[in-house]
Amino acid sequence: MEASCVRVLILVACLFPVLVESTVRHYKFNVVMRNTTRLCSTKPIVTVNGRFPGPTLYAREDDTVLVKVVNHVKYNVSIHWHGVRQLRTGWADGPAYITQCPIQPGQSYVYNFTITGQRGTLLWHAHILWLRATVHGAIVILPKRGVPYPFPKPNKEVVVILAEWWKSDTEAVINEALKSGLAPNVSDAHTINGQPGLVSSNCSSPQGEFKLNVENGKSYMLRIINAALNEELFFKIAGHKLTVVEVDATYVKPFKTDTIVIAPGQTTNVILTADQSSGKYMVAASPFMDAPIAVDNNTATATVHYAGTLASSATTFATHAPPKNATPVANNFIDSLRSLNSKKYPAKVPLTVDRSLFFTVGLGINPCPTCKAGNGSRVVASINNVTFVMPTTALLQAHFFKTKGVFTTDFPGNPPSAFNYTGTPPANLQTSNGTKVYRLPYNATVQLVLQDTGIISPENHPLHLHGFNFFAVGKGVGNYNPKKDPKKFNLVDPVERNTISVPSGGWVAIRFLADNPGVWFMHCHLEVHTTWGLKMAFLVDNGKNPNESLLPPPKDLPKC
Ligand SMILES: *[C@@H]1O[C@H](CO)[C@@H](O)[C@H](O)[C@H]1NC(C)=O
Ligand SMILES: *[C@@H]1O[C@H](CO)[C@@H](O)[C@H](O)[C@H]1NC(C)=O
Ligand SMILES: *[C@@H]1O[C@H](CO)[C@@H](O)[C@H](O)[C@H]1NC(C)=O
Ligand SMILES: *[C@@H]1O[C@H](CO)[C@@H](O)[C@H](O)[C@H]1NC(C)=O
Ligand SMILES: *[C@@H]1O[C@H](CO)[C@@H](O)[C@H](O)[C@H]1NC(C)=O
Ligand SMILES: *[C@@H]1O[C@H](CO)[C@@H](O)[C@H](O)[C@H]1NC(C)=O
Ligand SMILES: *[C@@H]1O[C@H](CO)[C@@H](O)[C@H](O)[C@H]1NC(C)=O
Ligand SMILES: *[C@@H]1O[C@H](CO)[C@@H](O)[C@H](O)[C@H]1NC(C)=O
Ligand SMILES: *[C@@H]1O[C@H](CO)[C@@H](O)[C@H](O)[C@H]1NC(C)=O
Ligand SMILES: *[C@@H]1O[C@H](CO)[C@@H](O)[C@H](O)[C@H]1NC(C)=O
Ligand SMILES: *[C@@H]1O[C@H](CO)[C@@H](O)[C@H](O)[C@H]1NC(C)=O
Ligand SMILES: *[C@@H]1O[C@H](CO)[C@@H](O)[C@H](O)[C@H]1NC(C)=O
Ligand SMILES: [Cu+2]
Repeated sequence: MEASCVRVLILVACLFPVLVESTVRHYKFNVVMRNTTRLCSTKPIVTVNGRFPGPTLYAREDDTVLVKVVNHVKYNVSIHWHGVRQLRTGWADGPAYITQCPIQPGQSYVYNFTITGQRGTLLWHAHILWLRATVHGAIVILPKRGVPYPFPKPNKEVVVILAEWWKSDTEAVINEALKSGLAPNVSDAHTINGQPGLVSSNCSSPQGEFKLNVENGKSYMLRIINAALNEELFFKIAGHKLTVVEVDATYVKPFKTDTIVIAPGQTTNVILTADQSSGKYMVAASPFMDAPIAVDNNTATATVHYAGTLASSATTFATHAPPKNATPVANNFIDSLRSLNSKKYPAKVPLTVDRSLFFTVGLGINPCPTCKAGNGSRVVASINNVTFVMPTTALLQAHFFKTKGVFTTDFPGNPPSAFNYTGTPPANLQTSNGTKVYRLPYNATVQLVLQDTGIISPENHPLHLHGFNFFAVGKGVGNYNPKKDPKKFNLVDPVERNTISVPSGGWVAIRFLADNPGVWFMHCHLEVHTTWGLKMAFLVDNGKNPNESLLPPPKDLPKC
């Protein structure tokens, strides 16, 4: 019998399963330590249910998901359901000190949310400290029962999670960096489903490698997730093209590519057709960095293994990772993304703009008398020159209970001073700071231009907006030109997503409808930049009707 029937207990529903509209799915996430060996060294890591990567959360569009998170570790914990809209349920969004106080050691919290109008792949991850290095997993949202994919149904579906591995404890890595004022150590390897593959190391024993078994003539949907902390990645498979069908849980017009580029927090579904007759084919995940910034330049590998190929005898068809600064390869992929924009899945791009915002994103340098290695300075990051200061109580609670003194609503809609953002930086690289939010009326249409700055160095920043999907209507190099550039915007079928790369030394323009009341974090998804302060929040007012208001907080909401 269908699980939904057991739960719903309505005879009619069991006889006619199509009528079962939604299900409640229960999950239990025990946050526990586990010793794990990679690159010949063993360290304890924080995990969910002892698994790395963590368990996949399956749901169907319209389902309600209840995840009981129990904290058995010494760290404060919170979990974010990255890309889930959380309509009116900001309490379940997860970023610590933004929508909730953390779940303290020994405590638990039930995340309660309903999946509305979304289907595809997303990810969940810890949203506090650097715990998401190992506390992450896939969210698979199936279409409503009986609703097909808008592309031929693959024979099989496989989750492919890309990540970064440090031999050291990741909390020690970021704490050391904060003390010095300088950038943290890069990772020691990338991983594909937890395994680095053929990474060069001094290990006497070979590294583990993820193996995807395929059969000639069959098709496989790879649900690719970038769960890395600090690196955008290229992903490719020797001898095979990939057909891209969805990103960030929205369908796109299918297109074929050799290489995908994927930023931390992004997801990409591709169809792999096993059109070779036999053999072993290398899968490669390698960094994309087109600025003079240190990255982990190791390539993680996995293998596509055709049925009937002997594990011992066959040689692997190799592939070369693109050079790390292969901007044209990245642009070729990004510029091919278009919303499906069909009758059933229209692209609801806001055609008028109530609020037009311009945010600079980049780095800065502030005094730090205790930072010896940084010679009395430390690297910071900001949006519109504001380095975000984390509050000690959650913004959403402060908003709901009208607690004064936690945040101010004066986040600037434009940079405080104009300069050549991608040219010679100003002489003074210092930033201001504060816990500032930008307030929006319910249902406002927002256009937001995100402009990279060349302060310290231009760099690609993957910005993630909580609570909304947005449309990527424009993109360019250099300084955004408000007179000329909007004329080239795509308002017909721009890609819809929740995380977007602001190109190195360039800009992107996004549009969204502020139809979700609450407090919504927006930040760079390179964890090092978030730590340095490249973050802010939008406060969206309640609408007029009761169904357009933030729900009251659940009883077990953690306290600070
Ligand atoms: C990890 O290994 C160390 C050393 O063997 C041991 O003391 C510790 O209890 C282990 N931790 C876990 C979580 O298994
Ligand atoms: C989950 O939230 C809904 C309201 O959105 C509420 O009706 C339901 O009782 C909650 N479930 C639990 C287990 O708290
Ligand atoms: C960071 O790298 C430096 C240089 O390799 C090393 O000395 C230091 O121990 C590393 N820090 C951590 C926390 O691993
Ligand atoms: C291997 O060991 C040598 C000598 O200790 C060292 O120089 C090199 O960096 C190591 N390589 C890796 C990949 O760890
Ligand atoms: C990778 O980075 C290391 C350290 O920064 C450097 O020594 C090495 O040459 C780089 N390798 C490649 C292939 O770029
Ligand atoms: C700090 O100053 C010393 C001596 O002038 C210099 O060698 C070093 O590169 C400086 N470090 C940084 C991070 O600027
Ligand atoms: C900004 O600086 C860049 C690089 O130096 C230069 O090419 C560009 O012309 C400058 N733009 C403006 C508006 O001054
Ligand atoms: C940023 O703010 C700081 C502190 O107020 C100021 O000194 C600096 O000039 C500002 N920088 C820019 C680019 O606006
Ligand atoms: C914020 O800026 C003020 C004024 O420059 C400074 O005194 C304070 O230390 C800063 N706070 C943080 C958390 O950076
Ligand atoms: C919100 O905006 C959308 C799109 O502009 C519109 O269809 C909808 O009716 C609006 N809802 C309210 C409550 O204003
Ligand atoms: C809320 O209810 C009103 C009146 O029934 C309806 O017009 C509006 O579209 C609803 N808003 C949402 C967000 O569902
Ligand atoms: C955990 O969170 C609580 C509530 O914000 C805070 O008081 C406490 O200091 C935090 N613990 C650690 C180890 O940071
Ligand atoms: Cu960034």
